[in-house]
Amino acid sequence: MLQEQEAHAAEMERTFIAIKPDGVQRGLIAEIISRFERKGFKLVAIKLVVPSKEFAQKHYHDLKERPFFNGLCEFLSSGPVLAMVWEGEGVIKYGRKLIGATDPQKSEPGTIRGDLAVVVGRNIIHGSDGPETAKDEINLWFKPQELVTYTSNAEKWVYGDN
Ligand code: IDP
Ligand code: MG
Repeated sequence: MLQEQEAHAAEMERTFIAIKPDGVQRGLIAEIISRFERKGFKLVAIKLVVPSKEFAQKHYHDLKERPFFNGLCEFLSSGPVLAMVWEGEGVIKYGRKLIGATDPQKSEPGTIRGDLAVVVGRNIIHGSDGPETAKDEINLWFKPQELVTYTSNAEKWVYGDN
């Protein structure tokens, strides 16, 4: 049983999810969190922060050559951001599916951006795009002691016994 739990824990991955200032100001925190929660993913870290512009530039460093980079970083630092880490099997890839395409005009209905946003510059949510970026973004936004390791009572019902 213990071995099964350990094997199960080894499969768990974590992703960085942030509700951007537009999502926070529009009162969409509960709506967005509930979609991850109802799916069966586990919240392991959460905090409300106003990032500096320099911090936003670090977060979006991959996009520094893009014409919208400056506006994007100004926007991310313009108000509170809800920073979170979610855990679960396949959470990085499936988190991106829950979020939907970058441009809300192209996001499917049923996705967070498809249902709740209209334009690419105000697409309300960020999610890590792969295992490496997930690790980097979690380390950028959270100190190790801010990540909470715990067993959720729902886990055995979400995943079954093995
Ligand atoms: P992602 O958030 O779906 O991963 P990225 O390509 O990583 O998309 O872009 C990061 C963020 O930059 C997007 O979520 C969006 O807010 C913004 N962005 C991307 N493309 C454009 C654009 O063409 N115009 C304005 N903002 C953009
Ligand atoms: Mg991205």
